[in-house]
Amino acid sequence: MLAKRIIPCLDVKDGRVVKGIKFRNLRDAGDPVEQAAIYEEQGADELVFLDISASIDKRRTVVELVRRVAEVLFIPFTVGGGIRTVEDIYSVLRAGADKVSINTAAVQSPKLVEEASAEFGSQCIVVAIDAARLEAESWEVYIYSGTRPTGLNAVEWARKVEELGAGEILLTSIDADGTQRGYDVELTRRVSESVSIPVIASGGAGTPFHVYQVLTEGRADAALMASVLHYGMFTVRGLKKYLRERGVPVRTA
Ligand code: 0VR
Repeated sequence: MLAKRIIPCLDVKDGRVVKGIKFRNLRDAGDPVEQAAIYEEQGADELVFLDISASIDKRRTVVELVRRVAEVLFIPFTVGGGIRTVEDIYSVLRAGADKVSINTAAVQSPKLVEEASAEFGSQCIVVAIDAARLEAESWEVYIYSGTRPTGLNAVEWARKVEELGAGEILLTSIDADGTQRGYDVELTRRVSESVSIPVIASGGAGTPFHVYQVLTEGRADAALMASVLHYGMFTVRGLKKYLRERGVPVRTA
């Protein structure tokens, strides 16, 4: 059985780690390079860096900052935000990222996912899906940092990106994001059961139990979290100990 991964997420805006609730009311949460080093030291399996204002501002990802973070990391490092072209992917990978995460551009030009996975291999193409619940059993995909609804059904879109060549899905529940009230376990389970590529659950972690729940009941391959780690409610090391004691296979640091 594959080990389940624990992935801290740095949401970066104007060079700083920020954190909000449901993608709004962003507050400062530290320096990206310092935070990255801390999470690696705590035993994180991977790190995600999202330049969360890049698509809105039509800016390219902050390549220089990516380079500085990559310098302090040995674990796999995924970078997203503002990735729109194969050239953008090159520049982020050249700066030291191992994978890229594509969200808005995947919806606007699905061909990018196809081209990127042909060029770089599926293993480095993550498609990020931001979804909000419409009604029972139905979630809609949003783009541009959760500001624009697309009319796409999240479960169907997940199947489609797998077909296009995505190697992994980073699934964020906008409703749960930053609330610390638990992941959207149902959304995660529905998507995980619908695709065969790994699904990273994101949004809502508040306790170790929430993480346990999304990795077991939610069938996620990995759990991503931000607030709880930034605000020191638990550490990656403590969380892994908790999961191991409950029979969830995790890699020890
Ligand atoms: P927690 O609920 O605090 O663990 O947050 C996990 C995850 O949802 C966030 O780190 C982040 O990936 C949410 N994403 C975006 C965003 C937040 C604000 C604005 C935009 C985006 O586009 O992903």
